[in-house]
Amino acid sequence: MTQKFLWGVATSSYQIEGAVDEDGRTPSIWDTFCATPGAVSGGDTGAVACDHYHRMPQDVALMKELGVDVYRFSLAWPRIQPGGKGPGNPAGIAFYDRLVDELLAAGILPWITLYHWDLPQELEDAGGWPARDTAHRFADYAAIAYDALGDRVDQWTTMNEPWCSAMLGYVHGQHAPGRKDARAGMAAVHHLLLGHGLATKVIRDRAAAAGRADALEVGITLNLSHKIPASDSPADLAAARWDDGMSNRLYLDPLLRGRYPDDIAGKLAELGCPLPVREGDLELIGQPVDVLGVNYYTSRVVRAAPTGDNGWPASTTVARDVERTAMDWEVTPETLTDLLLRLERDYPGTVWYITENGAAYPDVADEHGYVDDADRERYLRTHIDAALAARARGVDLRGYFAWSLLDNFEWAYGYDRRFGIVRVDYETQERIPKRSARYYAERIAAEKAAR
Ligand code: GBH
Repeated sequence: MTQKFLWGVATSSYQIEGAVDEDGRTPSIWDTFCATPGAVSGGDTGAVACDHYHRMPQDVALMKELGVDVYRFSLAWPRIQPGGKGPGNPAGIAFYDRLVDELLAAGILPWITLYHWDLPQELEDAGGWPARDTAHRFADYAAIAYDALGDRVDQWTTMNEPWCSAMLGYVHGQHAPGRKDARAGMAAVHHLLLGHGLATKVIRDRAAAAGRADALEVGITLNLSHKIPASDSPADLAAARWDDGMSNRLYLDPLLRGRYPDDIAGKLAELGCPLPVREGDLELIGQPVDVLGVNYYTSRVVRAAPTGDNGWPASTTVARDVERTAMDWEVTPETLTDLLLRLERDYPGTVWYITENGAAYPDVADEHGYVDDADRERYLRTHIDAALAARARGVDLRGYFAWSLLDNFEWAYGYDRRFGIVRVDYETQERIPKRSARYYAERIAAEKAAR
């Protein structure tokens, strides 16, 4: 393979930055959610997190030691544009200015995600993602961000995992803003995708005007999960197809084929939760992307279950006899190969990146804070192998990002689930690379030497 392959690490703003009320940042829906009793395990919040906002140069130095090519991070919308409207906030933008410069000086490519779930609270108060206007607000924010950083950054991801925002945030209530309303959730799906389309256009137009169109790589990241029917029975096949439709095709099809999948869109309308599509929306959503990011953690064996009172297709998960992580997610690297092969088959011509992959384990630190995480090392090794196996079989995969650089705020689980390849001591904020970080650094060096 001559095509270059990038090795990276990923984080997100609310999970690591802390400093939630500094330099003009206003609250996001996650600040509000964390203050809701019972919403987050242990009452944890992102108020301090990894204090990355004050320790950024040290964290960039850590990445340089690991030898990564690229760092995927997200911008906090309420830092860049407090309250989600009006002009950019110079003090908030200054932090990302310094981060980008620090990365470039370290020889690391900055890869920006515009939205990793920290919506300004004011925009939620105005209706949040179920409101169409939020997509337009997002495009304005994208313009501010690109104008501030686009002279040095060519890698732009609009949204991280719209499935999580819509389903966990508005349907199941497990993530901010904690709503439980299927109709609102399906409106959120469409408006998140519309926001992606509008922002993509804003970025492309600005890059073209600046003469940077050729270097630009703009796209979106989806959490995709391979769905395996429990048997060949028509009921199990249909259950797996519905799950695949709701988790994967509902996003992939409009983005890469310019239309929602008929089976899913039809059923959602029948259930009283239509996708509020207007004329021209699908052209925006389906405009070409340079990159499709895949976040991969596990897969699922799906068995049909009787439909509940609400009429929604139902299923149960058939447990496999495999290792599980501290999230209780099954460790299934081989289905990463299967997923990538399927993506290449169904959506040919797409450039893919694994934008997140990693695992939480019950890390035990020794007296020096060192974690001998053979389990996480094995997880990374087997998943990298699985990704490269798909690449060897013709999938146009251009890079891999480990989730995450640091232990961090794991959303509804608070600090009690650790995904870092670097341990964070939350008392002292000391960073101590784990065995998995050493492994990852060696693997990157070996892969580069072999090329
Ligand atoms: C990502 O989301 C996020 O982007 C990131 O911020 C987060 O820290 C990281 O993952 C770790 O959680 O019920 O066994 O089928 C991941 C979203 C959604 C992953 C659902 C796995 C199903 C597991 N995920 N999911 S299972």
